[in-house]
Amino acid sequence: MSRNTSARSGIPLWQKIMAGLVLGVIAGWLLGEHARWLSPIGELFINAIKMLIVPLVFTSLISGIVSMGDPGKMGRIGGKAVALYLLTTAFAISLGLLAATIFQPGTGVEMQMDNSVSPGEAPTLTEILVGLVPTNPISAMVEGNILQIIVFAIALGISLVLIGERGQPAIRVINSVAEALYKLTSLIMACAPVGVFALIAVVAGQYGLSVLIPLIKVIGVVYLACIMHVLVVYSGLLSLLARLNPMRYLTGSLDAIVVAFSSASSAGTLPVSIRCAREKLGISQGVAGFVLPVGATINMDGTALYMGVVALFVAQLTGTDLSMVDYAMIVLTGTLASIGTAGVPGAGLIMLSIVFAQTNLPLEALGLIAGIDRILDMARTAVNVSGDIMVTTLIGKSEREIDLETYNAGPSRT
Ligand code: DAS
Repeated sequence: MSRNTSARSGIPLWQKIMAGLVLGVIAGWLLGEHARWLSPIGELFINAIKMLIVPLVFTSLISGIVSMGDPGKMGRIGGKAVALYLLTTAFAISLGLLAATIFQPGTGVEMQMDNSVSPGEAPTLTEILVGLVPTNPISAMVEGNILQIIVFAIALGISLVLIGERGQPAIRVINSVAEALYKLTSLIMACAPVGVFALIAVVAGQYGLSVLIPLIKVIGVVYLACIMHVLVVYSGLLSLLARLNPMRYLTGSLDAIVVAFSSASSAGTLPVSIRCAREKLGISQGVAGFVLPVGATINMDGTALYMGVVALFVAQLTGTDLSMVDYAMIVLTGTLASIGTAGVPGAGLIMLSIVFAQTNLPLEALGLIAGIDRILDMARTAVNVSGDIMVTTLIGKSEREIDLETYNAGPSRT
């Protein structure tokens, strides 16, 4: 996805979205109930996001998997990287759910948002697991059964790599379709300021200015959970699994973390991540050059954490009771959706709609989140990148492809 600024005005998109949020609150406050006349504009924006979900998940997942290269050649390292990435991502989304459960950012303002399909008989976990494999992948796409689409995409991606050269034509087509969809995502996100304006105006018109308070709370909860994830999970894993000084990891990764925070793009930060891993943490080019690009493609711990917090936030906001199966679905869908999230600004918001769709949470709430999404994106991207570097360090140590003198020398050396 190209940088999120309008070529003409040069104003960063996120500033225009924030302006849409503020103007929407003011318009809602002034128009009151009449603001509902703006709802078709918001619905159009939401429908455009929904339109992306199936093709984007399918192509970006396959694109991410085939980018790993020949699993036979990189089997051991790729297998370790994927296992550690999935482990830290599941930790992240669970931490997000825990933080939102403790701090309850969405309580206090009861909002009714339609679109939430009346929850029928909740499926058992066994039914969910068995149901993961689609009997017909096309009908899974038509029905928008995201989990089945993800399972099929992962299976097809691995198979495309295993057939070697004969898979290249299809891989080229899928990669270019994924690229086109990232572009389409940025075109749709360019309309976000107007969409957010309308969505927020309708909500603010209905609920008044009190709608801002929970937004400030959810920002606080996401940032706190992100900081905890890096300081507790990443530092803990480095100390326990690799017996490495976590402070060296944090100081050595600082350049990449700052670039990730300010750019909100894992892909854009990749060159800095590789430089930090090699020059400040002493990781070999072979490990850094393979594990980091894979991480920037499929490892989005911050995004998974954000999905956990925001899903609970919206459930609290709309008084939606979540069952244990819903929680399991949020962890499963959020982990898998984060794999399919592109390392570009705003990608997590698009993929968040998958978690909402899978747990019957109203997609209209995306408008609320979109207005503050850039603030959340900065924190979650910083975690995404620090998670990539942490796993690369673990693998560098386990493969004995780390220069411990460089690692322990700390940043003063380079
Ligand atoms: N901004 C994305 C990234 O670059 C993450 C996200 O949008 O969730 O990692």
